[in-house]
Amino acid sequence: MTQGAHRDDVVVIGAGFAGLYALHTLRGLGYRVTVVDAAADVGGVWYWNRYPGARCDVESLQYSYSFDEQLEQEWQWTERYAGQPEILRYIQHVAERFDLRRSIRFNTRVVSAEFDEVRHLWRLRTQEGLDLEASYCVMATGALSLPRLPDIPGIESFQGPVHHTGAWPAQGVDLSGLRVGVIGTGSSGIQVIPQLAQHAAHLTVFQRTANFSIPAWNRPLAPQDQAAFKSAYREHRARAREIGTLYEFSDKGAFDVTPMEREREFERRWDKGGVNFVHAFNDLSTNKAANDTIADFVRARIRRIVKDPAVAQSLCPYDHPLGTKRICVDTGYYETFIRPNVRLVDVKKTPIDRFDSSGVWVAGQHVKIDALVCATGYDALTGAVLAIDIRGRAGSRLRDKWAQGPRTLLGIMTAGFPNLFIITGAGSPSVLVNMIVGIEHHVQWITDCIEYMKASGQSTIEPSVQAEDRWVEHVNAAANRTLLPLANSWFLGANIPGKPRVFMPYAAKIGVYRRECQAVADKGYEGFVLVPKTQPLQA
Ligand code: NA7
Repeated sequence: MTQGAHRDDVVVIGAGFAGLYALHTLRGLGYRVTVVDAAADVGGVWYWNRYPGARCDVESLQYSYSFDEQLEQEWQWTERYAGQPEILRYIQHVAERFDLRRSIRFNTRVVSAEFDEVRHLWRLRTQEGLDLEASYCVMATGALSLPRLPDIPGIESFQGPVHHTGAWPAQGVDLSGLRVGVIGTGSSGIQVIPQLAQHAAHLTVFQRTANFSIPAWNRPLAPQDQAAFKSAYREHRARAREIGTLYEFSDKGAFDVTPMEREREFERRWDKGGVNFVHAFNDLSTNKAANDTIADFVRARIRRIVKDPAVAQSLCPYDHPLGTKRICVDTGYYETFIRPNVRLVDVKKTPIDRFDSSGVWVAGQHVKIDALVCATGYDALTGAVLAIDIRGRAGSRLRDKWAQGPRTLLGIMTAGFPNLFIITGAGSPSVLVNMIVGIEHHVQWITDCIEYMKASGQSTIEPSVQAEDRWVEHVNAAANRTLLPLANSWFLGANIPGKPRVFMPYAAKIGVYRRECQAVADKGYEGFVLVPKTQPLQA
């Protein structure tokens, strides 16, 4: 053993929803588990995303753990869509209820992880100089957890405060009375912009890509509605394991009905609010002409809300089909652009030239700002995994292996990196479904796998290269059956200059994917190479 290294059966990186459930499950089975997290407490993305307006776009009764019936009955959600403070309180409650914090090392950032081929274990090093060893390493690092600041010339010379929505100071930020600039109009931008506009003296929104956003119509949860949902929780959870989130799916195509019926259906769903809107017809994600009908509906709504034709035109998305970038859910987003203290700058038409100490130069004009908010997104799906220097067999680096895009089997493991599991990683449905449904499934699959390894006396498991290649092709084919690859989205790494363009999440229904994962396990982990305890690992 490395001098002074802490030895466990499993080390889990990340103390968000995934890491906490992995800890609870594996520790409950008697494994020695340590969780490490760079944050000062539990929560993962919900620890860091404290920007005003941060809210989940999956309804609170569904965006919660299903593994403990008492927990799901006793926790009372207050709103249809929970805000960040409430979700963080829920996660903290879970940590206390299941006594999880005693196995977590906070303020601890893993910088490297190396597989020891002789002893068949992972050796991890943290920024703080801590050494950890474990038979298994579980990456619960989150799909959207490595924030990305824009690389605009001169940004470092700007003298005012700069805050990324995904790394918002815990003590909050007072921007009242200031001239604020905000870059980014994805989900985070669309949530933070209406809030900033209420407090800032003036808000300039720098928009690169207009996005489709659907009203949330958030509201307090009526006690009787909550009780009714909870009385059928088992059926709801079972259905969610099939379809992800309990949306109202349609068995009709957009052209199976008359234009008037189609319009009425869009209106009905718009008035109900939320992501359910995009499931109005069953061909909206696969047929461009069908998609045009729903996109036209939203553009007409934008024009109805924003009377200034030039501003409305800039806010209307034309460069991607609806739903091919993550659909946004808002409270008063488009209405914000009616306010006299808000200005929209379309940086596709008038690009940002550079920053200086007091603001931004746009098309030769200086926009003075006191503070900058970057809602500029993340190095999605692979960023947080590759931020750690991971070395597998023969010292091979994961960064090199994935240089042309991530390669996994089932999105859970990657060849050449034995006993390394990834939760909701690239090659699994991940961000395309309710994350907690995906997380619970992966933790269960990984736990079953570790139990199988123990019971059958195996030392290491990793995908075969052939099975991995087949899975990567399968994931590509699934994406290509949809309109998803048509957008320059973070789903395919388009937001990061130089990142290979590979559609990363697996665009299948979670129920289909679960059955695929189960079939692999049922066949003794078909497609994986298992090495028994007595045998040295083959190169
Ligand atoms: P997103 O969805 O990646 O949005 C980032 C936004 O920032 C998007 O509008 C980008 O435009 C914009 N952006 C990024 N870099 C720049 C530069 N350099 N200049 C101008 N605009 C830029 O991140 P979010 O945090 O909003 O949402 C991520 C997920 O978190 C969300 O789906 C929820 O699941 C939670 P682009 O579209 O790339 O042209």
